[in-house]
Amino acid sequence: MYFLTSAWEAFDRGSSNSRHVTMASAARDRAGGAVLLCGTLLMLATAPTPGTATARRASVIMVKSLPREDDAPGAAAAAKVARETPSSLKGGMLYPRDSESRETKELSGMWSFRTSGSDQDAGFREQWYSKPLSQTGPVIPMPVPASYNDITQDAAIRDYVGWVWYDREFFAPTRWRTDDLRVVLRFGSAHYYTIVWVNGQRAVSHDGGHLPFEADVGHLLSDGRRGNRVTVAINNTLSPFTLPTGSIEYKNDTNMYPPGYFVQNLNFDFFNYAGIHRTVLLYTTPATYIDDITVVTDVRDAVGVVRYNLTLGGRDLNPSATCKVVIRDKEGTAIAKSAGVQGEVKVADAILWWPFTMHPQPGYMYTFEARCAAGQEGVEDVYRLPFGIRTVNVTKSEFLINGRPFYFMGFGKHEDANIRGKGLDYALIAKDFNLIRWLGANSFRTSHYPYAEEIMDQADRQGVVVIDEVPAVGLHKENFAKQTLQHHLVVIEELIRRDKNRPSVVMWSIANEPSSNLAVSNDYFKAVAERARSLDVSRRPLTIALSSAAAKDVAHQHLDVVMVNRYFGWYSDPGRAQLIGRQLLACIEEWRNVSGKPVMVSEYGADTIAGMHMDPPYVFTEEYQVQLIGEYHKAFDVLRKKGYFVGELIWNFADFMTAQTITRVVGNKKGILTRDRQPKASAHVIRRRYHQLVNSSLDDCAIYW
Ligand code: GCB
Repeated sequence: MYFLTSAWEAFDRGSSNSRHVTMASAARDRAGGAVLLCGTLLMLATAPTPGTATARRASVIMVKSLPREDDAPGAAAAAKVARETPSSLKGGMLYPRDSESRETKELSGMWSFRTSGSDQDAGFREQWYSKPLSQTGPVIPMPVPASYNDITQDAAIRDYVGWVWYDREFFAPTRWRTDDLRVVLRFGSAHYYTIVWVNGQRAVSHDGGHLPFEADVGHLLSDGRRGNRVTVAINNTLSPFTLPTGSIEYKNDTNMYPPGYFVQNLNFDFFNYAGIHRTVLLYTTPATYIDDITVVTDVRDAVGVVRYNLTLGGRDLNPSATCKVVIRDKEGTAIAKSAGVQGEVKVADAILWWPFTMHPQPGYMYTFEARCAAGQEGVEDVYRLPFGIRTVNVTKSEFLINGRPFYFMGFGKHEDANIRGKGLDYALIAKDFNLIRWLGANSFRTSHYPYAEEIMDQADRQGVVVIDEVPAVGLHKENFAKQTLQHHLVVIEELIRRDKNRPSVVMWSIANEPSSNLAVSNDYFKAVAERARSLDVSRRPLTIALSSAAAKDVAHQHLDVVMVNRYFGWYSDPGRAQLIGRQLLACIEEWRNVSGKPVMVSEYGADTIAGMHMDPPYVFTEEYQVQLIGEYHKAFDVLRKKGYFVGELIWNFADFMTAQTITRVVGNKKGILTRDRQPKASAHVIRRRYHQLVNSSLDDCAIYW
């Protein structure tokens, strides 16, 4: 097993100008002649396009194989890794918003694009970032945001593994240079490892998809008459130490494969879409600015208690900076005030944030308006943060929102659609939330990675509850290494930094289906859970979507809620729906007995080809999906009476793309909706159930029409 490598080391020797340098990238800078990708040491090699006969001999230097036993963190080692990976993020990650002191400028649209072909080093060797990409080779138009995989007719681009390059030009208003402003370039996400240059100068690099990163770039902008250029190199390679995990496997049998042939193995069941997936934008703040806001809410006798903390950034910070805080209701009326960088504000007769199935006025959002004149010159920065007032608590048996039991009814989803892959698409977001409401679902899990902030905004505003998951999918023996743990700790910090103020987020899911039966995973998850608890001031509960046998599991002891993924009647005893009730009841009872915690089912389902019918039901038909779901629902109703069962999330909201395998028919078909969001028969069954669970007096006709 070898890892895909690349040579941009000469370039990478330079030190970074960015304020927001992560530990990993700092380590990379120090590494000099090598690249650390999430702790994986990668060195010179060419990376031929997999599967092509033109793949040339790879000059692979294997620098690190799978972790040795002593790489696996035991208790002391895991604690040491956690100590050595201190809070590494510099700066907040407030979503860019216009205000009287801030401007935003989106860089969405058509960018120039090309892959590195079979010469991974070319872009670094030839410094493609030093001039327009179109001057160093052929380019094609590529939309941003979007995955690049399904945009062209070229399978080599769809299946590309390695470095791809993007660039585009833009003008910045002259005042952005002449006024005393901070100009920031921000990526909502790019998959997976990204390096960004502005006008040929390195601006920032980032490990990992799914989460935002940014850098001050004001000093890199040209004068107003000349345009500016942003160049981005992205590598989608996944290793045992990335999240999600994967591995590069070289196939050395030359009777079977051309020299240098390799494949990217994935430890997960969705297509490894890559590219610039979310909005790229520039935004300005005053030179001294509001860097971060943390809002934690409580409710005492109908009074909303809002504790807040403001972090200020920039040069010339005035230690006696003044900050004013105003809480505004939905109509914009000021209803409470405070002053200072931290404090507590009371909101009388607070309108609480409720899930949409629990209240006629769901998703009520206030605005936290902060004004800080923090610089010596007294220029005021203004930031308006939407937030909701609500509480979340977990008892031995219940999940409580605002003190009332909440039962999760929803699904696991994916960011996935045809053509755009995982690219942000407002039309799709609106459609999905309309479907969520139509289905009567009150929640979803961001399986298996953090979703776009624009999706989370809708969850907040529409009162849809979210279990927010990190991209820790596919953690098996070889992945419980200190490099992975280090990265996991950073990723959990990035996620909590981004989503900590969102009322819709009621729980953090710190992994999906890890091999949590292995002793080694105990210390690993202890370290991750401790880190998450120390970072989230509001102490949201923690969970993992578990798939190991309850009796052998070692991770649940670090969690507050047990989520269980089970496929009775599908991966075991396929077509034998009559066994589901017995098997599920035994399984969930065992989890409860072992853990003593609230339990929910986070995945169940069956692949179903829309339009395929058979009676009696047969696997892959719509009839079988309906039958299987019905058996689960009967068992859920039994479990609900036991008092500790807190939710059911079907797998999956919609069909989604996967890697090409013989167990997937153009993707995973467990959706209750097709990939283009049309209902299968099962969607109507789910819809009837979810609506009736909330309002048992609704008859079928009322639900259907
Ligand atoms: C699982 C995984 C999910 C898969 C699903 C399936 O347990 O968590 O990522 O897509 O099973 O359909 O096999």
